Amino acid sequence: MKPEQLRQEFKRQFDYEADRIFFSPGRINLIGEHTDYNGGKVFPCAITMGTYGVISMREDNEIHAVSGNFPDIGKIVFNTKELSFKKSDNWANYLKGMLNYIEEKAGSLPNGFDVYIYGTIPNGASLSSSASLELLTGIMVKELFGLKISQLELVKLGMRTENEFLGLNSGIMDQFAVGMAKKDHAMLLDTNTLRYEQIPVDLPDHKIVIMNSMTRRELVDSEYNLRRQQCALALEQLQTIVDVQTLGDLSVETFEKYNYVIKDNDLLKRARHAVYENERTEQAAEALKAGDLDQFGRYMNTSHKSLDEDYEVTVKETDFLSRTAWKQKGVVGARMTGGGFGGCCIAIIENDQVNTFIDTMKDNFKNEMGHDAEFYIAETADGAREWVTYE
Ligand code: GAF
Repeated sequence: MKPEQLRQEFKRQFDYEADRIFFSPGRINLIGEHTDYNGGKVFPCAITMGTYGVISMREDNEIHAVSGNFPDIGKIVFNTKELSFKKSDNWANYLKGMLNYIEEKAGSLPNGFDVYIYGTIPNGASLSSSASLELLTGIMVKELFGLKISQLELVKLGMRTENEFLGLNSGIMDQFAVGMAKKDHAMLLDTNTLRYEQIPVDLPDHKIVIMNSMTRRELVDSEYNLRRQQCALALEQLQTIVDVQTLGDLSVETFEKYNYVIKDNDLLKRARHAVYENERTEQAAEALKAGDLDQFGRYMNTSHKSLDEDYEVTVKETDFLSRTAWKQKGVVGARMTGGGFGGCCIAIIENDQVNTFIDTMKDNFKNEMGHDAEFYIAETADGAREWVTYE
């Protein structure tokens, strides 16, 4: 997407030239899935697929918002003084949620604004299109009005928007990755302390390929919230005999010693995934730092199996993509990424095998699943900021 195109689109919508353009990335998670609301580690990086916003201040208190991704919905108009959730405001509820919490934190906005938004992340693909829009809103408003609010605070308000405004009890991984990422790096984030380390993802001989199953199950949010509840229940039972605050505090060894207190098999499986995935994430990051990509790939594969068998958030399409990828030449590892119940998998592949890999995977997927999957080469990106020149 070129800045001139975005500016032209803004002009077409609002009849004047816009001032400023912002970009907020999407994310892939290399490993560490469903650990963020369990006080565990995650290892995501931001990607150049993301959300652009062209914005200009208005003289009144109205907000006029248009999304190039929802042309049929047209312009959504609301007021900085009335920021409650309204179903009919559709995608703009992400904006409203952020603005609501930003006002709570940094005071009322002095004016409204006109904004044109365009996203390159496919919706429902588990690449964090929501967090991308939340952080885009945050950074645009912060810069436009010169608000005194840090990027980390915006990250936290993004999570509040999900949890309190939209009702998804997600952890902080997506907003953190989208807000704080550094190009060419993945962040090993401890979701207990919010301390993180940017680890170089330097893969001159490999590409990370995103495989979009083009599938999204119904009831994703309620299934997600249920997983979180099950982990909380398992933790409560463990706390009757071990002194821990989160599942992320438990080593695999301690978990194996005390997990007999969890009588329900589903709860046991959920907790087992959370504890093992947490340890695996730390070990995988160590392997990457040490340049042992093959070992990293093996951790990716094990992560997928655990998400399938213990956490039960994979679907036949994402299982097919990962499991078929494991058998292809030049593949180091593959796993589902994000919340699951459809969405995307990622695979790390040797450069000279990438084209053959994509062609083979496309054909196999279509034959087995009866519809197309999409494939994109992932490029890492910096966190949300004023215009950058990603194409
Ligand atoms: C979704 C959530 F938003 C994240 O917080 C995280 O839990 C992820 O699913 C699973 O790792 O993306």
